[in-house]
Amino acid sequence: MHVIDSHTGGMPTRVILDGAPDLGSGSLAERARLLATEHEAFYKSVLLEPRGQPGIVAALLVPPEDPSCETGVIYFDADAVLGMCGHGTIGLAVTLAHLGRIAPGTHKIETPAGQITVDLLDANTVRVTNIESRRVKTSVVIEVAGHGQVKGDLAYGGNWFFIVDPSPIAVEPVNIRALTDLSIAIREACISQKVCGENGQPVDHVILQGSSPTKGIHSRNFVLCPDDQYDRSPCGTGSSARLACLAADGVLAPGEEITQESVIGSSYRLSFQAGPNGGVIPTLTGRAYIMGEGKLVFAQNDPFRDGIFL
Ligand code: PYC
Repeated sequence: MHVIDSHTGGMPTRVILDGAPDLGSGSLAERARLLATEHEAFYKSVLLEPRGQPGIVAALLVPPEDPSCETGVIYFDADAVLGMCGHGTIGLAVTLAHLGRIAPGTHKIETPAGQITVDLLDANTVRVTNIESRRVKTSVVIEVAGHGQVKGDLAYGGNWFFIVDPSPIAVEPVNIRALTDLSIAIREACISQKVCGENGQPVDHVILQGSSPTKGIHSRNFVLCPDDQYDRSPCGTGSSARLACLAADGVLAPGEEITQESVIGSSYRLSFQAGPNGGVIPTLTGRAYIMGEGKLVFAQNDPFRDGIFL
């Protein structure tokens, strides 16, 4: 299995070029469902330690349904198949450029959440125009074990987010363990208290919003991913969901640009246009860097060939 590893604002992406199971030729959403339900051991084995590293997201390249798209892609972390992934898309575009498959300019990409576009601005800088994102519920109060009542918004940006603004714990690197524990408790509370998407989709990510000490930065976020790792980048789908909330609150105008920082200080430039269905079409610009190219080996006699799965 040939892979190329990159990182976007510190968050790793592993693009899988070959060697994955055949997922057929259905819609990307159907192929993502097959990956999640019938190939769990495979997708975990690509990312779990010792082959993978904490937080890494894979981008499995698949043929697109629409031939005008550069590629189809299914993203997953060590715990779940994702609808979309913003940092992964930036990493994917830089990887495709590294392979000589795309040149600077605009390219369409198919994901399970829908078609998106990437503008490759230079070898490392990518602007992603995401699927329409929306706030679904506002000021939802949940009871969180050990923390009491927490209020937040439910929003969709390609994945499902519960967004707490402001975070009850300062969004600082020194608090990453406490922010992780609180976010896991919030996600569990959302699931048990049936705070979910219109069709019962579970909250799979949690955002805790804070402020940045740096002049010119709009805000800083902490984002919990399904594998209980925090996003080292400002999270593309999370930033999209957050843009939908800022737009719904009338505090950010279409076309106005802000810079959003992650808990480790990497940043995206963000803006939106009004979407056709009452939501927003988010645009996020960030940078990714290639870190390695390799061939994954799954030796039959390796007791941990499927990863450390406790
Ligand atoms: O950037 O959208 C994102 C993302 C989702 C999970 C990790 N990163």
